[in-house]
Amino acid sequence: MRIDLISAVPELLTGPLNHSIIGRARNSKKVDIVVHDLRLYSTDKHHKIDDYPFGGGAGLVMTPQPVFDCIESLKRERTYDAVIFPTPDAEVLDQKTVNRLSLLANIIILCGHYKGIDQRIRDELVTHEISIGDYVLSGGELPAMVLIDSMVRLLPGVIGDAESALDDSFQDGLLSAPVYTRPANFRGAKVPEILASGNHEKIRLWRDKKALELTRKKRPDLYKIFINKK
Ligand code: 6GU
Repeated sequence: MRIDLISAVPELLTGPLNHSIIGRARNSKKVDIVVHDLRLYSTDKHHKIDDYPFGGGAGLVMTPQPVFDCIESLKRERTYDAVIFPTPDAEVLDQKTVNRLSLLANIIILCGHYKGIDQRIRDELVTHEISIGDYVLSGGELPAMVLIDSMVRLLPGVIGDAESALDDSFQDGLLSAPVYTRPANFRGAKVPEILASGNHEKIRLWRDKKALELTRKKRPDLYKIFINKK
């Protein structure tokens, strides 16, 4: 998978892109992530990328020229399966959508200001819009990182244990069972005995039961969907 990220604040992306799972996936060439500084595409002499909204109102709006030039120059190099715009006024991202997007070969993610980007960019260039939840963030950079992390962990070979991404919470529509490590007794709080029993079938059943219990308690909305699917 190749991801081209367009941002006016590329500094926001460098930490998350260069460490941990995403950093290692990049180093081992399991994903190719290229960051483009939107300001470098502005033909304005001050590298301006936003302007006052027509009709008035607060906040600046991202202007079409740098975005069109940047995306058009990328499209001359390769074809893209999606141009994704993170924005709070879109459908909320879920695991099913992440799974689907993670299968694409080349994608562009365009990070915008919260106050918006010129509608013509959305009409003519953007193919997918995603929100990461019903609250407002200042820009699309953090949501873009959320989307990238969620996709990259699913790419072949990125997570060591082949099962572990499929075992994630939400992959089966349920939250995951609690996990424990050593010591077996920490300040009097003990690890459930069954986990140390070595009986893998019983452990599997215990985890399934806990997953159901937890989901029913913490996410009754997901629990209802799960029960009705069975
Ligand atoms: Cl994708 N962008 C912004 N700016 N705020 C958000 C969001 C996206 N998703 C939730 N809040």
